[in-house]
Amino acid sequence: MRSLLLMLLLSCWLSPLWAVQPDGVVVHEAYVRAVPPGQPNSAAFMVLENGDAVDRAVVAATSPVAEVVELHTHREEGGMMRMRRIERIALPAGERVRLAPGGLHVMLIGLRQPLRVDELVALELQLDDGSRIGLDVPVRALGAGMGHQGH
Ligand SMILES: [Cu+2]
Repeated sequence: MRSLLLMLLLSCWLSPLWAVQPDGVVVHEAYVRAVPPGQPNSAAFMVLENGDAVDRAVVAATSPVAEVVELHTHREEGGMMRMRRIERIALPAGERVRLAPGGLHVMLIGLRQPLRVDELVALELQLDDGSRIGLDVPVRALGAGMGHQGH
C-alpha cells in the first residue's frame, strides 16, 4: 500500500516534467510537386509544427533527387510575385508554419530524375540546433493554376 501511494505521488510529481519535455519539430502533409520530364525544378511543401518550448528554424535541406536544394519564399516586387532564397524558415515555439504554393517552399533545383506521382522522394531538413529530420515525401500532382515556375 505504501509503495502504491509512493508511485501515485511520484507520477503526480513527474507528470509536469513530462509535459514540458519537448516534442520537437513534426512534419505534416508533406508532398513534392510532380513535374513533367525535362522540367528542371520542383518544390516540396508541408506543415511544420514546432512542439518545442523554444523557437527553431529550418536552416538547410538536402535531397538526392536535386543538384541543389534551397529554402524559398515568395515576395511581391513591382506587382509581381517572385521567388526569393531565404537563409532560414523560422518555426516559433508552439506554432505551425505552412509551406505552400505561392509562399514558403523547399526548392528542388536541377532534378536528377523525373518526379512521378506517388513516388517517394527522400528529403532531409536541417534545424538550427543541428538536428536533422529525414522524410520520405510523396510526389503529388498540383492542380491547374497552382504552378510554381522555375528560376
Ligand atoms: Cu522556389
